[in-house]
Amino acid sequence: MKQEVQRIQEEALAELSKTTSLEELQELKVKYLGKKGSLTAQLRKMGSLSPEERPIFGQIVNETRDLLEEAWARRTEELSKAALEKQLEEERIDISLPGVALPRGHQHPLTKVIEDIEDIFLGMGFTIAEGPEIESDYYNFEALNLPKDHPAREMQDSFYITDEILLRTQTSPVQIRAMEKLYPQLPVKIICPGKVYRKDDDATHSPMFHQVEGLVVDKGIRMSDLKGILLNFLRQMFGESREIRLRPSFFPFTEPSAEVDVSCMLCGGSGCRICKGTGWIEILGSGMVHPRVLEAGGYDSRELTGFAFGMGVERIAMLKYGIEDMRLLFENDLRFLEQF
Ligand code: 2U9
Repeated sequence: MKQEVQRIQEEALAELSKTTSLEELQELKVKYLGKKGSLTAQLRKMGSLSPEERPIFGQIVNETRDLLEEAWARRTEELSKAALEKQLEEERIDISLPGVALPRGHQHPLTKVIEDIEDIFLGMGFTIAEGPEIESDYYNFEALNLPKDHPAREMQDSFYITDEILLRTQTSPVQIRAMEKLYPQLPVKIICPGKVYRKDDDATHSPMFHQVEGLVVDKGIRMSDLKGILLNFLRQMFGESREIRLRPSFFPFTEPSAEVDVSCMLCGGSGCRICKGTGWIEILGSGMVHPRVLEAGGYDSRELTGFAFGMGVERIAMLKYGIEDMRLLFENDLRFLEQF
């Protein structure tokens, strides 16, 4: 019996040394050391032995099992290492191969202009406020000093959803919301970029367009502050040699109100096709915030003043890049967009 165990051990070790895969190794383990394996079968023969022989034989079988298990562990490690090395070799990536270049997109000219405007105002200490494109009649008109029967409501033909809800016609409602939220903080110094909607559609009007409006409220804000901020903005946007001029105008939400012209960036003021010979280009609307609008935002119009301004982003982009038809900005024709 002892010889039999010895034989099993030699046979197992011989077979073990010939294994080439982890699967084979597992099969072999079952064959010798499994529940029905040949070494395990030896233990069952113990019953036929005398009580003195049993512990001696048991020890021999156990020693053989320990030895074989250790040999299995070693072989397992050898084969796993070899398998890993083979896999690493097979999956080797040639990093010296040139990559496949993906076509890269870029920003839409309107996005670029909006970000340029934002950067300039951030540089002057403004923060950016945003709000909903679907607005209530109250925030879009009422709070901006346009009561229900005001003729200016007809001036801007709006997209109504219900009697009380519409697509915002300007970003001004964002400023009312921002004032409500900020109160009583001072100064209020925000710009509101975003989409607005009006029933217009031709070479210079689109039913959806973008505005950036600005608002400053504090103690002692004057028209000269408005002028200084806008001159600084327009010079950064269109060149340091630009001049501006203000002409009287009317908006329900500002009093007094002014249109702001910038000296023509093409001819510098001498008169050309772009400025229609005048040397000036209309670029912004502005004014001192109407006391009723300050009150609607929660601020005390007896103690505080403010200025506001608004610009159409498409118009700025058209002037900056010499685009003649606004519709080009919305047609998504890559032959056009790739020029920017
Ligand atoms: C609050 C108070 C006042 C925003 C202003 C304009 C003048 C203006 C136009 C420019 C071209 C609209 O896109 S456009 O057609 N905007 O002329 N906007 S003052 O005044 C405000 C805004 C918010 C609380």
